[in-house]
Amino acid sequence: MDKLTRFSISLPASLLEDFDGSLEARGYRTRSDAMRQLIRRFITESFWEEGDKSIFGTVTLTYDHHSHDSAKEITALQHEFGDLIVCTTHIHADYQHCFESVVFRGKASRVREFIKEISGLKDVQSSDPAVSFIP
Ligand code: NI
Repeated sequence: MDKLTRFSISLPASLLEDFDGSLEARGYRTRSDAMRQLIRRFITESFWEEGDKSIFGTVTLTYDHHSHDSAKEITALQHEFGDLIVCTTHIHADYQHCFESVVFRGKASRVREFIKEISGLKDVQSSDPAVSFIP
């Protein structure tokens, strides 16, 4: 485990008050616990947006499986990006809609390409990526 380092932050009192107020509601025991996660998220976002580090995560899709060839296109795209895809969980949400969670692992640039392609499919109603990096 890395050695812990302390640093101080200057911020408006009202912002600190709001931050402290949200800690308990979100389940954090201390400011440090929350800050560690916020900093990791901040770093992950920069890797995700512009870097080419190894990342892993999920993208959750919802789509109407009755329209067009949605299920076929989504499956074809996952085969095309088979080097990234770890597994997929498919839930038939209701008569018309499907919910699919795709777990991926790979270079950020390749993952961005996959997310862009899958999000752009005509019948995908929402695509929500959640990523983390491999330290
Ligand atoms: Ni389904």
